[in-house]
Order: sequence, then C-alpha cells, then structure tokens
Amino acid sequence: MNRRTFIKTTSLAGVAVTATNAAHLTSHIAHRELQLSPATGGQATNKSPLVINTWDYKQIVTETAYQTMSNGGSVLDAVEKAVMIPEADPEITSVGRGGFPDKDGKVTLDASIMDGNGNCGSVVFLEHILYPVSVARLVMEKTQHVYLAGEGALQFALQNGFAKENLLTEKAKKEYEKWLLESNDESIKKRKENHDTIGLIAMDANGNMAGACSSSGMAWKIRGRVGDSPIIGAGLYVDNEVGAATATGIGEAVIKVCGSFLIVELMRQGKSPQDACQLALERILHKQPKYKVENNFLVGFCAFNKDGEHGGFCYKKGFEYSVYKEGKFEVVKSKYLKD
Ligand code: SD4
Repeated sequence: MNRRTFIKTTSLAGVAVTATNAAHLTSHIAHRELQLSPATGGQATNKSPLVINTWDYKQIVTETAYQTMSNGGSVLDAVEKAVMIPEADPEITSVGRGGFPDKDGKVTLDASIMDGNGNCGSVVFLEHILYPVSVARLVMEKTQHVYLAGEGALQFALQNGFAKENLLTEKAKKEYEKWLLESNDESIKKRKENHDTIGLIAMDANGNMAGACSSSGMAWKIRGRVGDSPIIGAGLYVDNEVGAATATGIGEAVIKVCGSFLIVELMRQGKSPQDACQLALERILHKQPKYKVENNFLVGFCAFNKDGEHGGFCYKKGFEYSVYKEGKFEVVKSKYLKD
C-alpha cells in the first residue's frame, strides 16, 4: 500500500473525527505510515472481505474496515482504523473520548488488537490517549510484549508521538456528578447500563483475519479495574485457521471463561459461530449461576469462521451486531436466552 492509497482510505475514517482530532490523527497517521503493510499471505480465496462488530455503531465504522480492505489495505489497518472512529466520538459513552469515568472521575481505557497468526498487543488502564487501539498496535509491532498498563502505557504512547488529552467530556462529567449524588454501597451494581464496547473482527479476501476491541469499561468502576476488552482470549481472539470472536458486556464474566478463546476453540471443533457463541454464554451461566439473578447481567458475543459464516448470542434480548459483506451493511439482531 502506498502513501496515497493509505491517506485515501484513512480519510474515510476521518469523516467521524473532529478538527482537533484530525490534527492528532494526521501526526499519528504519519507515524503509522511507516509500518503499514499490504494485504498478503493467507489462502487466495477471492472471497469478499467480511467485517462484523458488536452493536449497531454508525455504518461508517463497519464500512471503514470493509473499504480499507477493498482498497488494498491490510486487515490490521482495517480493524484499527474502524475502531478509531468510536474512540474519537464524544457522544459514545463507553469507548475513548466521552467514555464514562471510574468512581474517581477519571477516564481509563482498555484496548487490544490481534491478527490471525497469533500476534497481539494490548493496553490496559490507559489514561489521556485518544486512540488506545493504535497504542495497542504499536505495542504489538514495536515491542516484544503483549500488555502495557497504566503509567507505563501512557509513557510508551507519549514516546511514540501521541498527545496527552482530556477525554472527559462535559456530558460524561455531568453524568458522573449525578451518580456521585446518588451513589451508595450498591452503586457499582446500579450503575448506568453501558455495554457498548466496540469489538470488531474482520477477514480479507485472502482469509487473513484480525480484530480490535476498545472500551472505557464499566461506568464508575473501581480505579484500576481492567475489563475483558484488552485481555487476549477474553474480549477478543483471532486465529486464521478457524475464525474470530469478540465480546461485550460484563467483562468479569467474559474473563472467567476466556470467552472469545472458548468460542474460537468450539468453532475449531466444528461448532457454527452461532452455536459457539451460545455455548460460551451457557458456560458462564453454568460456572457462575449467580449471574442469572443479577438484574443488570449482560454478555454478548459475536464471531465468524473461516468460511465466512457469522453468528452472535446474548444473555438478554437487545444485543445486535453489524455486518459488512459483499458490499452490503446489515445489522443482525442476536439470538438470546432471556427477554
Ligand atoms: C468491560 N466489556 O470493560 C466491557 C464493558 C462494556 O461497553 O462492554 N462496555 O467489561
């Protein structure tokens, strides 16, 4: 991929970012440009690229990933650029800028990225950085490590050209102040529902897969809490030989069963993506029946296999996932256990 193609595909993602972000994005892109790789490898299948992501985000998110691959970008570029859109969107209260803060009023972010050959990178408990998914990718590509946390992750981001920013919007601050007034011992349990983590997985026409996941985690969480989104195998898992899976909802429940890894392994054993997602959810409930009586319990999974079949499953009605395939965008209502 040459510079021109990259800038062209990047400008699609840029539609959703503000002017201030754009300046940062430009410097970030200049930095990233050095590391871009064209789509290569995999088995030549001549299939249409496939993208699926948790929830009904704006079509541009799913489409950006699809178009990036259609324009010759790698599947890693595709998932990164798509996830940067909700990270920059101040209206989304569960990812990046605009995310609800922890119980001390600080926005702390988790993100991961993985390709289908087992390469992965992740940042946890990261503050002040607009594009955690891009920092995760740099961890993967520039270091021998998988996870960077907190202060060290921030330092790494700053050393690599990211700018420090205030990610707490007025809207999130107001909600936080409201919560402070209402809070009591049960406050964490009674927190606002915000389960809109973006988990996005994609496969290019040659069968190369990648995924990325980004979240500000649970609203009003205990400071230092890390969810499933950055945990490889929990919020995200990708294997070119089988397929990919990602998760949203109560991260602790997903972590306890290595949810996304479990789904990929179930698909390896021949289960369809749909059945694998359902079995993973049932595993959570089997091991931790307490979740069945918790009012706000919610976990949703979505996955695809290497044949391009996709599926999702959620504990409760209401979860949906977005699909971009053969040039078409679709929002699929997930099957569920409970109304
Ligand atoms: C977490 N899975 O940190 C995330 C929560 C979520 O939108 O889905 N937030 O547990």
